[in-house]
Amino acid sequence: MRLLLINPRFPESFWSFKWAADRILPGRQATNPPLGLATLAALCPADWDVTIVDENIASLPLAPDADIIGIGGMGVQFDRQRELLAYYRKSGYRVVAGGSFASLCPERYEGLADTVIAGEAEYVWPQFCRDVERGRPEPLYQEAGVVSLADSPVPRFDLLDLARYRAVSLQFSRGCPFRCEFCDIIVMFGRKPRTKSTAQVGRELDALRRMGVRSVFFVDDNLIGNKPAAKELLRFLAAYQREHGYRFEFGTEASLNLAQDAELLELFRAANFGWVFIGIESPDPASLAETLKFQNTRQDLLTSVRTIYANGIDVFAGFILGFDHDTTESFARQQRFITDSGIQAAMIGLLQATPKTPLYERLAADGRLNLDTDGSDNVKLWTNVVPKRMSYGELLTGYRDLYRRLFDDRGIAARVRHKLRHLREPVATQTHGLPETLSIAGRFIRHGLLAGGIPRVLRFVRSVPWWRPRVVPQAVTDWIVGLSMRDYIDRHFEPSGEPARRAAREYLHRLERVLARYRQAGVLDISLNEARNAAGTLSLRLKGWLDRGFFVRAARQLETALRDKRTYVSLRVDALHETHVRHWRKLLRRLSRYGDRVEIVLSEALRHRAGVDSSVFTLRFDP
Ligand code: B12
Ligand code: SF4
Repeated sequence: MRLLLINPRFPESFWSFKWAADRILPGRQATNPPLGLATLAALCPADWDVTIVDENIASLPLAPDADIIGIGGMGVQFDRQRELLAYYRKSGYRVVAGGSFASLCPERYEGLADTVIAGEAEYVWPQFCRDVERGRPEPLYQEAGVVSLADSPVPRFDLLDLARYRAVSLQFSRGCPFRCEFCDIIVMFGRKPRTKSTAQVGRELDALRRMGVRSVFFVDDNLIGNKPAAKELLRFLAAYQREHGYRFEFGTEASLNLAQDAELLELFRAANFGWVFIGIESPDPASLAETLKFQNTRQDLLTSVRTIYANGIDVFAGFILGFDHDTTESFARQQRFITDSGIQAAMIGLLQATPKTPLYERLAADGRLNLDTDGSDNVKLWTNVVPKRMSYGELLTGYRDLYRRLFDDRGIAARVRHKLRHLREPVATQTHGLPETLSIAGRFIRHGLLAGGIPRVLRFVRSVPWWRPRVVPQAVTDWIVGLSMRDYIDRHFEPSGEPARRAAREYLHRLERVLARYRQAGVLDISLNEARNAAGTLSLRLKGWLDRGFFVRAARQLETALRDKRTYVSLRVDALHETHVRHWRKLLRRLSRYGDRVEIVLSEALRHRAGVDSSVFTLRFDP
């Protein structure tokens, strides 16, 4: 049986760190590989021929050599997952949906796939494979019991192009003992953490070591959910690291009570954990109590963060605005805390109610859910929660302004200083070789520092404790993180759509002027769709015979428009003559730098000829 597994393209988010990926770390296109798919591949019968395509780093095959196509994804990928399911199903393939969102909301997939796999796949996927081989697959396989992670195989890392990711995922446990009201983890994985054995983890690390991996992300919901098991793992990891010359730098997710266990922290350090992601959520104890996050109220938050720094471990953190106790004062309070704590990767989100969570049920009962918006991504400028002590407009404006204040050069520099005052030197964190380190430094100076002019250079110089050379790389990393998040804010958190819309209308008029004769000949439509985003989308529809001159002029005009980071472009291609394919490809090459803001819609006849890389552009199929 030939199986193709697809991880659909993510919409861009803070997590994409796009500026860093484009400017500083070219080649490392995505954050982490799709571990769920690699695990699924390992659960297939030995004689199945499995391929994985991650659309975030590679183009989709439009007519793959496959009998079954499995498409995964989390809530933010649902739109793309649905498009791909429809496309491949219509093309005659058997399609299967799975992943985080299908696990949480299988009912949303009704009619979209031939089979839906809901929940952890270790037991139900092999059952599906057997049924397919017998020719009798069911429409839904739902895991209703408890999966033992002893039965989770070593993922097929060999099917992933690991060099293209910034860190490789590995999982030790599932589940978390806490009960934060907004959390869907405990709905999906339960409150009793389940773990793999250290021998299993060792086998996975051996495989990654053989493949040259250095940076590993333990994608556990809470690595310290079961503290005795976590300590056993950490002791094992420390010994593994010593044996292999501190080969890996680790990172993970954990709850803040990590800071209250000195032994645990010492073990994290000994195992060379360079960073940990923590859900801090709010510096306001009332908001923490409201959301049942009592584990964050037991010790002063700032003291906790600094205790972690004191062990040489960096802190990334999630923050939430929009709790019922939050008022318009909360923005300044969050700003003070984030600045004082020095947390650079501050993922601030609006409170979102994810379906099936206690928060969702409570707000639904109170009639405080806005069902027009979707609650799958909490760092976008919308939420499905109707706030209690401020208006929706105040929440959005306060949120956007908070991000802007935190990520100006002054804010970035202040956090670097505050963190490095407390951060102890790491055990050993060199994950890049010398040539790569030098090239990163060169690119950072050119695209990061010099691009911001003398004031930024001075701020950078003053933010770095040059007398502690071993923490200087951390300062550079924090500036890269800060500038990357700032770039996202500049492009996505436009205060008012009006200036962007005016600019888009200007680009539209210019396009209409320059390409007038093609419009008159009836082979081209040009329009501006103002409903799709803050600036609107410039849309071109190519309908007939177009010459080389068209492609050259269109490329020039579209490039000018796309240099303005607020502009989006949609190219719909109904016709493309054989002789013009190379001009079309040249146009694509020129626009590829801005590919994340360019959508290409192809008619069926052109799909193969047009050669569109779907990891660069958003590729859509004309129904
Ligand atoms: C690593 C991770 C990330 C990585 C990227 C991962 C990647 N490349 O796919 C990063 C850090 C980038 C990330 C970002 C985000 N994430 Co995330 N992430 C995770 C995390 C911690 C681990 C995922 C993982 O690898 N698990 C290990 C594998 C083995 O398990 P699995 O994925 O559950 O897969 C099993 C089954 O689902 C099944 N399966 C998986 N895929 C498929 C496919 C098919 C076809 C089939 C049949 C079965 C199947 O088989 C596997 C074995 O049992 C999960 C939490 C979790 N426990 O899953 C959250 C999680 C997936 N993320 C989540 C969210 C909300 C986000 C963000 C939106 C957060 C934000 N607000 O910014 C962003 C998205 C950003 C964006 N727009 O790009 C939610 C998703 C909620 C949902 N139900 O959809 C989760 C569940 C965490 C949570 N509750 O908050 N994330
Ligand atoms: S600590 Fe994190 S994973 Fe655990 S319940 Fe709270 S939000 Fe969910």
